[in-house]
Amino acid sequence: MDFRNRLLIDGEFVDALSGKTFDTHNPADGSVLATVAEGQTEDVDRAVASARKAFEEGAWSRAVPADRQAMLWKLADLLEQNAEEMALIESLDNGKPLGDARGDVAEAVACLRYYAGWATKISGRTVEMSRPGPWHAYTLRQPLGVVGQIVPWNFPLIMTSWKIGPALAAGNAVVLKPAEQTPLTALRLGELALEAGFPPGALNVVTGDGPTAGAAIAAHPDVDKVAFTGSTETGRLIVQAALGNFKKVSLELGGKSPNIVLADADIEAATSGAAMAIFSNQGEVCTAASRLYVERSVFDRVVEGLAGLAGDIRLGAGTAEGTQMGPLVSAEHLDRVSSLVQQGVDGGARVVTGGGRHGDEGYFYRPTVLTDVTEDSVVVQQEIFGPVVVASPFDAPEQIGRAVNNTVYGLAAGIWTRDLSAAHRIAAEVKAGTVYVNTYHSGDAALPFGGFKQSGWGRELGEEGLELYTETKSVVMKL
Ligand code: TXE
Repeated sequence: MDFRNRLLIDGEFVDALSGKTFDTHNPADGSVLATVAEGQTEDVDRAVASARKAFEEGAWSRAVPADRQAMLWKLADLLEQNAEEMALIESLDNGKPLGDARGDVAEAVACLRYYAGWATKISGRTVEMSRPGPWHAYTLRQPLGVVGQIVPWNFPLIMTSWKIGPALAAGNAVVLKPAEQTPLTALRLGELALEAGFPPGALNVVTGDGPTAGAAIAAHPDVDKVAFTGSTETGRLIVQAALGNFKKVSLELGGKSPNIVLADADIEAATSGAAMAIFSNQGEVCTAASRLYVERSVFDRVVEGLAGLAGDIRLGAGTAEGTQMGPLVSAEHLDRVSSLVQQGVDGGARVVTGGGRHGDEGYFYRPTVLTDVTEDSVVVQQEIFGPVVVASPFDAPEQIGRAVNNTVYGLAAGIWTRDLSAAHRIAAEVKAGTVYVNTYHSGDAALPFGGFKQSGWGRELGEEGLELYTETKSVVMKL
């Protein structure tokens, strides 16, 4: 297959100035998929300069909103027309099942269309002043300028669309850095953006490592804002780097989301929902429901059902027929997941099913259910980011909403019950940016998404997502 593998800077695909490259692997067998340009600080400088020019000279920022809308819509159309190729690239690079990758492409298309619509609907307001006048006071909502966006490897294309959609709709110029594990779909999307008519510099894509290219974006004095999705540790580094010029920062970080099953729930739906909530996308989902709390009277039934579903999941290469779960993204990540589970087991956790690597080729990990854990166990507190769920029984449904808040994270939560009052009470009590009731992982481009506590700063998607990419200016005129 022919992969785009060079940096997209100022409307051209170019090598890194240093000539350096890195390999991206197929996690199903460890083979090299493509050799990609490794952007360094000087390449980030070039990309930022190009974005600055596109912004200040107005090629993008002063394009009329209807033109920005049309171009974003065109990009969505092109993505849709090339959906099969995009899904295949994503599946090969990340490992996820091809069917899931097709769903990712559709979600990215929907997100770009959603924000295409917003390009023509961003507006300020007039404000009545209380001091003696007459006055004419109003607000303008304007783009921030040059925006750096750093995305992870679990949903490379979706995360890219969440980032570039609102930023470009609002008229910012973008320097995007995909994750080094999965750089390929972002580069192809950059090519489609050129085809859609985006002017040079509106969207630059710099592939490379986090501590070099990523850190250069976060620290760059001419970047006005950095948006990041990734680990909480790296989020901390981004904030520190951003302090240099006080660039605006938005963060979507880790999670350890609880899924709560009350005894009155539809137990079959709750059990299959709990399986989907942790095992989809290999568990490499920031909102993965990795802590399962089940009311004691139905605990054994749910755990047994969940373990059965886990054992039935067919693992294989993402592109192989019938695969339901692909490999983890990399050898390092497989080590990390294995080591966290081992620490949990050493601390007394019981493995109901799974608990180890699958096969010896590629980076597969078996869907895993753990019980007999204490609240301070590493597997209860730390994000594992793999197909691993810890299940605990509880006795007091009226206290469970607060009890599950016992982590540093607050991204999502699930509730399974037929009791409307309990659902609303718990939804209000859990500290989480998204709460699902009798469902899980059901998002929409129109629904704001983000985290409480150490799960992040700000809300992406929805109208709130635009706030991350606009400044509000007050204009006061004495008449
Ligand atoms: O993440 P990193 P990693 C969590 C998950 C996972 C763990 C480690 O628990 O096991 O993080 O994954 C770029 N300055 N999540 O190491 O490092 C990097 O190149 C600027 C949760 O892959 O956060 C990549 O593009 N950028 C998560 C992106 O940050 C830096 C998704 C994410 O990598 C950088 C991914 C630096 N100093 C991992 N260092 C979620 N919330 O969805 C790295 N990067």
